[in-house]
Amino acid sequence: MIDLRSDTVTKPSKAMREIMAQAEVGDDVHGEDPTINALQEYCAELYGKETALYVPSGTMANQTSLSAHTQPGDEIICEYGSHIFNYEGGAPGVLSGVQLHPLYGDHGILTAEQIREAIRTANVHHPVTRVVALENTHNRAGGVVYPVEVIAEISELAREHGLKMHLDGARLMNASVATGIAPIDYVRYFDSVTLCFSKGLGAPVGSIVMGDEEFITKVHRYRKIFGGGMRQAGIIAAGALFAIRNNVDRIRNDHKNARRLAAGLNEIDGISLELDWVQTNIVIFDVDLEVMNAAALCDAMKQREVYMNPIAEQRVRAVTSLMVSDEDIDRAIATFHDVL
Ligand code: TLP
Repeated sequence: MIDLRSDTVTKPSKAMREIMAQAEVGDDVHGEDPTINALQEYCAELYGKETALYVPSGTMANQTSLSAHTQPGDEIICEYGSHIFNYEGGAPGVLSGVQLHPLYGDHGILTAEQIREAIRTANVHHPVTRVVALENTHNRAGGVVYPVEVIAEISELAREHGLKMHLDGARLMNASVATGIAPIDYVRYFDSVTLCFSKGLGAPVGSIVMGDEEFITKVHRYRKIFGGGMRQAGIIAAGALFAIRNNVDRIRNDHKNARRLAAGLNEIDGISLELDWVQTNIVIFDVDLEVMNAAALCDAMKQREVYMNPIAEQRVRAVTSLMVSDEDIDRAIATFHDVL
């Protein structure tokens, strides 16, 4: 089976499992798990943030951050395709009592000008704009990398208006590997940053939230409120620490495979995609609806052991990861030729 559904399907390697089995543990609700403490310190240092907190999922990382930044009735500016708007079950409304204000970005990228126009003026009718939330890389836009100069402009605008900057950095390491820009140089513009270990980095569980002491103290409280306080979770944190230490560079291969897949798909009649926008490990492509729709294509591919997800009537997402070998890409392309 060739699994291109997501980089969340990655399984821990033998070496990672061995480290996990030997992890020192303690009760993390009491702050006594040495492996979790080591992971938090390592990440805070790597990202140049004051402190960090390990949480069970990327969704919890985003939602605890948004709760920590806001009051009920506030508004968060985000992009229309963003994960917080599309894939977190409406959590900002449920958990924080806030609303999202989505704007359409060009390939997922917002400009400072667009955001300036969306900031609410002080008026009793309006919600209060409190946060600008960006996603890097941008999942639904196809793993697109946010240009750092655009982030800098948006952050300057946010400062002018007293807004918090939040980064959903689930795949920030993919952005860093693709551009050569150090993680610290992306995150310096943000008050809060998340990173997922359970995607391309290949760990089984967990994400991290980073920011200053005051912010992380609030996130800690929301993690508890949302049921995310864990006990001897050093066992899983050991996988995360192994992943961030050992699995960053190998992401390069996932990017190479995504480009090869995209180039192969580009040759097939009935498929269209924008090769220039395949920048990391995600390939989004459209199927000609006169040939078949995305769900039918994914079904036919699945019968031939290639798994992918439709994300719209005509649109499919394929994601490369450490579960996908170089040969798998050749086989997947051959299977597309077969089906189409
Ligand atoms: N993304 C998953 C699905 O939820 C769509 C995937 O298969 O890509 N931020 C971003 C940018 C994400 O892509 C995801 C997961 C999350 C946050 C949430 O992470 P988890 O699944 O750990 O809650």
